Amino acid sequence: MHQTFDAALEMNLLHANQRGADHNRAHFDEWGITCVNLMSSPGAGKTQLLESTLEGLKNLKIAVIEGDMTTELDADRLRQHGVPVIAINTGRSCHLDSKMVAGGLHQLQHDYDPASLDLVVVENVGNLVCPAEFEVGEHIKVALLSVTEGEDKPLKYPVMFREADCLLITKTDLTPYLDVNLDQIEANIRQINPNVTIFRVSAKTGDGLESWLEWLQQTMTHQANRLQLTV
Ligand SMILES: Nc1nc2c(ncn2[C@@H]2O[C@H](COP(=O)(O)OP(=O)(O)OP(=O)(O)O)[C@@H](O)[C@H]2O)c(=O)[nH]1
Ligand SMILES: [Mg+2]
Ligand SMILES: [Zn+2]
Ligand SMILES: [Zn+2]
Repeated sequence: MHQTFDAALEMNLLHANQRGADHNRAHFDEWGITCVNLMSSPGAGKTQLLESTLEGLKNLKIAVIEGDMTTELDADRLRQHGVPVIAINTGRSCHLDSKMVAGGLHQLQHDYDPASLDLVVVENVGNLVCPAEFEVGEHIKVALLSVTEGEDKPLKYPVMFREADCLLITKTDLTPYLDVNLDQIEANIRQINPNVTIFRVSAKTGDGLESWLEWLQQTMTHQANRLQLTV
C-alpha cells in the first residue's frame, strides 16, 4: 500500500475496496465460478503460465480478466487461445482494485454468459507489493516467483507471500545457468507462510505443470462443494 499521510483515508480506501471485492465474489458465487488472482513482479511468467494453463485445461470454460497499466499485449496473447479476455488498463495504478474488476465483470456479463464459465483468472499488474493488498473478489490467490529474482524476495516483500494460497516457483529450466538454490527459496517462503502449497514449474519445458493443474482443479472442486454447503 502506498503510504499516505492520513491513516483514516487509507483505512477508508481499503474498506471501500473490500466492499467491492465482496460484491464481485457474490457475482462469482452466483455464477458458480472460481476466481483466481494471479500475482507476481513484472515478467515472472504470469501470462506464459496462463497460456499453458489454458492449453492444459481445455475441458474447462475459462475467461481471463487481464490487468495492465497500458497496452493489450498480454490480452492479445491470451485471445489466441480462444477464450474470452477482458482487458483492463489501470493507467497510473500499479495494481487492480475491486472497482476495476467489477467493471470487467459487468462487461463479461454483457458480452458472454458468465453462468457457463467454470473459472475466471485475473492476471494482475506486474508488481510484488500492491496487488496483494487489494482483494478483487478472488477465492484463491496464486503468486509467482521466478528463479531469476533471488532467494531473498519472500523475506523482503513478505505481504504477497503471506497472502498466497499457492506459490509457483517459475522458470526452473533456467536454474542450471544461475547461482540460485531452490530449497533456499522454498525455506524463505515457508518462513513467511509455513503451510502454503508450493510448486516448481517451467512453462517452457512443461516441468511441474501437471501438479499445478491438478491442484487448481482440486481447489475448484473444493470451492464448488463449499458453495453447495452454503446455499
Ligand atoms: N526460460 C523461461 N522463460 C520463461 C518462462 N515463463 C516465461 N518466460 C519468459 O519470461 C518473460 C516474461 O514472461 P511473461 O509471461 O510475459 O511474464 P508476466 O509475469 O506475464 O509479465 P508482466 O505481465 O509484464 O508482469 C517472457 O520472455 C517469457 O518468454 C519459463 O518457464 N522459462
Ligand atoms: Mg503478463
Ligand atoms: Zn455487480
Ligand atoms: Zn504501488
